[in-house]
Order: sequence, then C-alpha cells, then structure tokens
Amino acid sequence: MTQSNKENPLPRNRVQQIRQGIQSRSMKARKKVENISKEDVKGFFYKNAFVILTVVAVILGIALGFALRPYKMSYRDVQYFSFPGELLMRMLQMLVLPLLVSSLITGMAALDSRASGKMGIRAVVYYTTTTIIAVFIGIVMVLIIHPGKGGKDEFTKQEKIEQVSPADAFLDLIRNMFPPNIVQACTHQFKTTYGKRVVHVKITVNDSIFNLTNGSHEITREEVIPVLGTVNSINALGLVVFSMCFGLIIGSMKEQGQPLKDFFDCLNEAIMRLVAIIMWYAPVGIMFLIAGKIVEMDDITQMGSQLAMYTVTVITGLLIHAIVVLPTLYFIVTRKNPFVFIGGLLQALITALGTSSSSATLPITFKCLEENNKVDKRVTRFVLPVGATINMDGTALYEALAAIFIAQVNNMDLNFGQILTISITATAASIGAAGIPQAGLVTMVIVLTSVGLPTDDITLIIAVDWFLDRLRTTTNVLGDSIGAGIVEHLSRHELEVKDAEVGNSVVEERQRMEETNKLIPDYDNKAPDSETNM
Ligand code: 7O9
Repeated sequence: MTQSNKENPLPRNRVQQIRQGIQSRSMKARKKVENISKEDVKGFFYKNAFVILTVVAVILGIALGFALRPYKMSYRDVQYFSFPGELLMRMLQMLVLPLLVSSLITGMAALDSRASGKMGIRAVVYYTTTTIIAVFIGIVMVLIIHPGKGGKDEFTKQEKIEQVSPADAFLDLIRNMFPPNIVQACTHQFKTTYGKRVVHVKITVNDSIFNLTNGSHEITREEVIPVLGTVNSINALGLVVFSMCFGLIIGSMKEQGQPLKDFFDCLNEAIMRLVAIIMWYAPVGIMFLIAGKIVEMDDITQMGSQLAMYTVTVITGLLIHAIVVLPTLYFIVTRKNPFVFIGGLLQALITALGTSSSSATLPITFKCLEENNKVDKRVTRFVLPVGATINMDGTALYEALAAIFIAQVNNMDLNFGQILTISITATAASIGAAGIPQAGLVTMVIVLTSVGLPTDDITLIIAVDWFLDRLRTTTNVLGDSIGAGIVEHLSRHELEVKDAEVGNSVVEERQRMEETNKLIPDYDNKAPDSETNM
C-alpha cells in the first residue's frame, strides 16, 4: 500500500488540476490586492471616517490627559482646557428636546394603536428582562468577588448625604409624569424639599399633688414638612408621556392629523441633519472631555484595595452584560451577527463613554442605528427615546452591586429577602431615574434605606463614580440600541403590512418621488399605475 502510494500518490492530471487551482487562486488574490486602488482605500476611510476619527480622538485624549497630569493644573485651568468638550455636551443637549418630542410623536403617529401597542409590549418585555438580568449579574458578581472584605477601616471621607423619603420620591415620579405646564416640563422637574413649620401645642397640666404648675402651657415645636419645589432639569418622563399620547391621537386622526404629522416629520428630519453636522465636531469634543477628566482625576495609585476590587467587580459585571448577555439575546432573537450590529454603534458607544450621559448621546445613537444598522425609523423613533428614559441596565446593575458592597464593608450579612428587596428597588430605581430629580444619589439612598443600610457610606464610592458612570452609560446605550434591533426584528410583519399601506416618512417619500421624476422626465404624462402606488 505505502509503496504504491509513494510511486503514484495522485494521478498526474489531478496534480496538475490542483496546481492550476492554486495558481489561479493566488493570481486572483494578487489581482484583488493589485486592484485595491487608492479610491478603494479612500472609500473605506471615508465610509468609516467617523469611527476612525472617534477612536483616534479617544486615544489622543487619553495620551494628552496623561501627558498633562504632571503639570498639576489648577481647577480653573482644567475648566478652560475642557471647554471644547463642554461645547460638545451643550450642542448635543441642545438637540435632545426637539429630537425627543418630534421622534416620539412621529414614531407613534406612523403606527396605528394596535401595531404600536404590540411594539410597546415587546419593548417593555425587553426592558424588564434585560434590567432583571443586569441586576442578577451585579448581585452574583459582588457575592462571588466579595470586594468589601475586612470592614471599612481604609476610608476616611465621611459626609452627610441628603435624606429623602422614598414615598416622596415616588410621588415626585408620578407628578413628573403629568406636568401641568408642558413648556415648564422642558426646563423643570418637580422635587419635594423639606421645610420646617412651627406648631403650637397646648398642654394642660393638672398637678394635683404639688399644685405648682397648674394651668395650660403652650409649647412650640418644629415639624418637618414636605414642600413642593422644582429643580432645573428636563422632565423627560413628562415629555415622553405627553408626546406618546399626542402622537397616538394624531395618528388616529387620518387626514385631519396629516399637517401635524408632516410638521413633526420635517422637524425630526431637520434635527437629524443638524446631528450630522455636529458629528464632525464630536471627535474633538470627546478628545477634550476625556483628556480633561484624566487631568482632573485624583491619583489612582492611592486608591484603597477595597475600592479597587469594587471597581473591578463593577467593570466585570458590566462587561459580562454588554459583551455576553446582550449580544447573545440579539443572536437568539434575530439570528444575525450581534458584533456587526455593535460595530455600527461604535460611535454612539464612544460618545456615551465621553459624555457619561445617555440622553446627550441620544442624537448620535439615532444616527448610528438608522444609518449604519439600517434599523427602521418607525422603530428607532419609538424605542430609543423611551429606552433612554426608562431602560438603564448598567445603572440597575451598579445600584444593586453598590448596595451589597456597602453592606459588605459594614460587615452586615444580608439574607435572601434583603437581597430580593435590593434587586426590586434597584430595578425600580433604574426605571424611575429620569423621573426623580437629581436621581444619581437619590435612587442610591432609596435602595440603601430599603434594607436599612447606612446612607452616609455612599461617600465611600463617590471617588470612583465618575469613571464607573461612563461605563454604565455605555452599557445603557448599548442596551437601548440592541433593544431597537430586537424590537424591529420582532415587529417586521406589522411594519411590512404598514409599508404596503403608506410610505415610511414624508421627507423620504418626497425625495423618492423627486428621484423618480428625475429618472422619468415625462413622469407627469405617462406615469404607470404601478409606480404611483406608494
Ligand atoms: C446615563 F429622553 C431624553 F433624552 F430626553 C432624556 C432626558 C433626560 C432621557 C433621560 C434623561 C434623564 O434625566 N436621565 C437621567 C439618568 C437622570 C438622572 C439619572 C440618570 C442615570 O444616569 C445614568 C447613571 O448615572 O447610571 C447614566 N449616567 O445613562 O446617563
């Protein structure tokens, strides 16, 4: 056997065939490489210009930040230095209000109540599932890694944290859902503060034994009472509730509602074009935001080992959620490669990292999803603003994890019931964050008080909060975007049915008609029936 194989391993023509195959393949490959013209390279860079520029900006920002650290800039200088970054934040925030309102109204108006109801249920199921998974990951990570071992002897900072009553925060949330003045809702949120009231109490003393202090006395006592006030910040929850109802009604008004539909459609399109312009400035802004933060931060080498372990735990939890859970969920539902989808979102994710605000990132998230990932506009317009307001996976994971960490540093053992309470309050806190004024700390206080943990210990983790906030925000934005992809896939049948009935967007429709007109110069004279069917 072996001998015959050695003599004649393969017939001669087969060998030739293989040799030719290899030659032709290498020729093709060489041709392909030779054919990559300057235009192709240019095309690649042009198509991915934003992503490349943004990644370069992050690298430059980090390098610049660390290069400037030794100079120990004053607070004032750091503020001047970060000014270009501040400008980016202001520009993005400028667009959020008109974008939120116009996209929600058109998103709701484009669908009938049944289709939007189905889509809404899918979105809500997705939001709750991912938030619960996130909380679960946070709890498991903190229980496994146990970063709070050995008491809190390392910490010195202790400050007073403002106390809020969970009941008042909850009422504020509901109040904010129904703003009495829609113009005020664009600038203010309701917030309960606490005032003091002097109460006069009459006490009648009847001392019959010593007969010294007989008679009635009036005692004045101070009582803490809740006072309704406002704080300066956009009431996203109120605007979302109003815009959704308004859009739904316009949608059901048929022709009568058409002028308003066209108006908001046009407004939305105009804002998106402004976003396209601001995106050119984004890399510069991101670079200065990151560099400024690095210059400003405290010395990391002095961070206590517990705090370092805590940071590592949060990062691991967020990474598991963002790189394993969400992509797997996307793959299971759509059977498409989740990392291609995430690749299209890169710029939004980096902007979230730079700005640490998912609402400021919203305009870029829209652009990435609609243009790179080709997600249907009716879905993004509906799912993204709602997601930015109530879906915060990273925040939920973080709050549950932080609460248990604080219990660990206080050497408190939590039973199953307490852990369950923490998960429920952390989920609720992440959903309600946008409706609770100055949420960051307030929601944390609520989670801690729900199981009787000391709220002053929040100051222990404030030192690393600026950093972890950025990662949380990136996870939040990723969660919203993957949600849009999943909801689109699940709602494709309703969308197709709707497609057959009406066009997608007025502006697009008009563009499409103009293009058709260009292609067929005498369109008016002999437009076939089939082409006018839009
Ligand atoms: C993070 F819909 C919008 F875009 F108009 C909108 C506007 C405002 C949406 C949300 C908000 C808003 O106020 N959000 C908010 C979020 C308010 C308070 C706290 C948070 C939580 O923020 C996250 C965190 O700290 O974990 C994170 N920084 O996703 O922006």
